Amino acid sequence: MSIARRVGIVLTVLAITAVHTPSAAPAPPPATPSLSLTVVAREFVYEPKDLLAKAGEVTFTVRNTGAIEHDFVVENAAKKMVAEARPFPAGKTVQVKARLAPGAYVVYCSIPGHREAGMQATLRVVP
Ligand SMILES: [Cu+2]
Repeated sequence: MSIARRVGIVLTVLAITAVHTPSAAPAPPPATPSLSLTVVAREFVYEPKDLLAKAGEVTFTVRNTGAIEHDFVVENAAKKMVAEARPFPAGKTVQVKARLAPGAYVVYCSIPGHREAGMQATLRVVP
């Protein structure tokens, strides 16, 4: 068997493997800490649900793509609220700024029942 033929077979096998790789979950974006995060809010999730920010003045751009109003609360590890967007209606986008130190935070919707239904995300802030 010629080298070219062998390479051809290997490439064919690789192509088949690629096609059959489970594709249900799209590849997550690279985890690069940022000072500017975009979050989608809808019933009853935030996307992405694991946020990564760079310490400093962080701006959250929160798009309500749902059908009802939502809000956006950032709480630190001591359960102290460090930033908040008041409830904003479906279709609206708000910006929330917070000066954040490195650490673990949680983001949630404080409208009754929403956090319990899944409107919560983790936020990791790194130096
Ligand atoms: Cu909500």
